[in-house]
Amino acid sequence: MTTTVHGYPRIGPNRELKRASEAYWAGRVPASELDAVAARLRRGVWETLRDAGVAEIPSNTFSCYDHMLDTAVLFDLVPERFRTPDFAGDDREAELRRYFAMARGSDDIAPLEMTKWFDTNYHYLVPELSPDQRPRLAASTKPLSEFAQAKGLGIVTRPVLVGPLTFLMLAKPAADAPQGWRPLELLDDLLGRYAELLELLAAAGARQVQLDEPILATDDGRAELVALERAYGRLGELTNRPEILVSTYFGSIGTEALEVLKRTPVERIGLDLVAGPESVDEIAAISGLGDTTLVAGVVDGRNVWRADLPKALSTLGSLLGLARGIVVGTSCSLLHVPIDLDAETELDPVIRERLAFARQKLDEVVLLGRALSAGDEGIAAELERARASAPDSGAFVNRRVRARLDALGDDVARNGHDQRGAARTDDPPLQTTTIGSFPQTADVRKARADHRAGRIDDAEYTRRMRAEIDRVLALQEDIGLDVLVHGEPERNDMVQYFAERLDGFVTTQKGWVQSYGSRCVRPPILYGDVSRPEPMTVEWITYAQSRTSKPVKGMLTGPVTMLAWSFVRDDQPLGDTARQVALALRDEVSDLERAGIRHIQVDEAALRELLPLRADYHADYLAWAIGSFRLATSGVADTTRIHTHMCYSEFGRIVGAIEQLDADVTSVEAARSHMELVDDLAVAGYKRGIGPGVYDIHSPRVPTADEIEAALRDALRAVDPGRLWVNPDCGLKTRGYAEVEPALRNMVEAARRVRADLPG
Ligand code: THG
Ligand code: ZN
Repeated sequence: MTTTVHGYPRIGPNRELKRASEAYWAGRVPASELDAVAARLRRGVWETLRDAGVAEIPSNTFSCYDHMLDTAVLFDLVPERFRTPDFAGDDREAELRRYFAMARGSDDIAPLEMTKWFDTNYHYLVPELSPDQRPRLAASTKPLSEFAQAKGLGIVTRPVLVGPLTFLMLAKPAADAPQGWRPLELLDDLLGRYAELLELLAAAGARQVQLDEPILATDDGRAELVALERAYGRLGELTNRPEILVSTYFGSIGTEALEVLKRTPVERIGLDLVAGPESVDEIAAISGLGDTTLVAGVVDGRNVWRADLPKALSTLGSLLGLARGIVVGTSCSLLHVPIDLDAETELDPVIRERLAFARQKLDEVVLLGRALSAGDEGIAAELERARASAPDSGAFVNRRVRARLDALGDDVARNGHDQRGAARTDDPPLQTTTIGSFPQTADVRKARADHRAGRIDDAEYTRRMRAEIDRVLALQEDIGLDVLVHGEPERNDMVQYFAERLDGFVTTQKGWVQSYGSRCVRPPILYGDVSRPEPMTVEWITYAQSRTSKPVKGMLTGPVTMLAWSFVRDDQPLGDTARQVALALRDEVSDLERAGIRHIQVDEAALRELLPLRADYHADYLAWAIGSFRLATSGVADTTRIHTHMCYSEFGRIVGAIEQLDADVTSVEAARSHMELVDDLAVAGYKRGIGPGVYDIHSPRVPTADEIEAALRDALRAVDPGRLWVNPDCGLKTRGYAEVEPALRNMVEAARRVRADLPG
């Protein structure tokens, strides 16, 4: 039986792509050097797949920054502002200059917007389309050149393209597009270009091509059945084309979309049987896929656990009569998992035995392929052995945590918000604060690295961190902020820091996963019951509070965000795991309160991003997400202010949830219009404190006091001054002091001016 994967990590085993692209951006190496590294990385991936025994090998899964950006460039769907003389010329330097300007902006041109790729932690660039744009195949086409590179190595690959529906539905109308116009209206035109490309690929020797349509796993995608039929009817009818695989992932696509694809002339359909196990029933419900071959995604491309091979085999077995053929595959691209478990030398062997990273998942796919082929004696025993050597998670139970959660039950809540308000009538209007982190200077990073490597001892480390806290506090007092923070110099990352201090998590040394462009994260692995052996933040925060008479805000990462940015166990519902994290945080919150901390922020940066792709599942998700936040935060007195922070501007779907979190103050990213956001919250009945980010920290630009003042006055039209907080729109970790200090001074000045005009 044949085998494949949808895609493979592209950053390289030692983040070679990150190093090469950052060197190129800094002007340290020429384009040719970046291209050479890229070619080596691609070759490495193809050879790894070939040597592992994967039968059908994808290409064009590499990208110098992002595959949606690649697709926009491939079809010349480049916004006008990037068509300036700066980027003219057919040479590679000019081409790359424009490509990276679209990704990262340039001195005077804003980049494409970046947003999350479905419900993963990968971020893509959002193409901007308008009705007068005419897609055309660019002069040099990446799918063709990468196919040719692999062919030159003796590997005939299956080029992977973002499918036309997914590409158009993830794009946004350009600012100048007429009201109500949708990018999907470009479909027919774009299909003509896909057709040309397919014919070129066939002429170059490609026998198959993969068109990725994950949009079909969303409600919006499922609704576009007419477009789906038109797209694949038309591409299917081409006479000189490779075989077409329409790949879907991140959920099931429903019987209607399956029926449509079954009717079109495409040869293969890829389904995610991990995120959408109901796909098996859907296939049966339409009496099988007829003449179409199924690429069965049974090995999880999103998580790091070893597959249950006997179970996967039985799923595959149950599908055998329901399609023309079965290809064993991963549920989605392996882009979302770390590359190689062998690079981890310090993992507890008991946990390591349960793990499979991208490289190990290839072996699982190949083994399943063998198992499904007739006549491979001994394979059943091999599969059973694989199962027996993976200990089950029963080994990681913490009875005490379970008993405490049972005793607490679901009924955790604070006193009503009104009653809490009555306990704190002394709050001034328009209090100023920051989100938590201050710029991480080279000295701070070095102190952390030196401590980790044992070059400085605990006492010296503490001394350096305290000196940094003192410095950050003095600066905030000088600027005149009301609620101070300690600046988080001791934290590498807001999730990793806590994962390192909680039982039930492990962290990796080299488990990097691409987040966007050259940026990567190392998600911790949550493998068992979670508990807190000792306080995690109390010493730093109480030290900071001891150094100032202003209130210092305690800073924690909420349960949903801890889960969203980790690899989590899949043997129990997410909600149960979230409650365990929440219980640990609840203890931390109590300890902070007992130590005299009166403002405690529990960040839920990822609340929106974990929202399921389909509305059917929203209520269930929001119930446990809100429940876990309340469990973490409801143990405090009426006088303690619970703050939270969220990192996105698109609130539509969750304003109600923000109200139910029952935090006293919510700070959020700067929406395009502050009024819009504040109005949304007012409509949802939000009655608590709100800190609509008054300036965008993602840009190095220093906002003027005038513009911040205008934003505040704008917000005051919908929210009364006692509830309005004044803060930047996110943490300051990635900025430099040269921008942060003047920006915060302007922010405090703006708040003063507005306060001075308040009645009374
Ligand atoms: N922490 C974690 N996950 C996240 C974010 C986070 N996911 C979503 C969002 N924030 C992603 N944003 C970023 C921003 C910056 C970086 C990564 C993701 C980044 N990474 C460093 C790099 O690639 O050079 C490495 C950081 C490190 O040394 O740990 O800059 O905030 N968990
Ligand atoms: Zn944020």
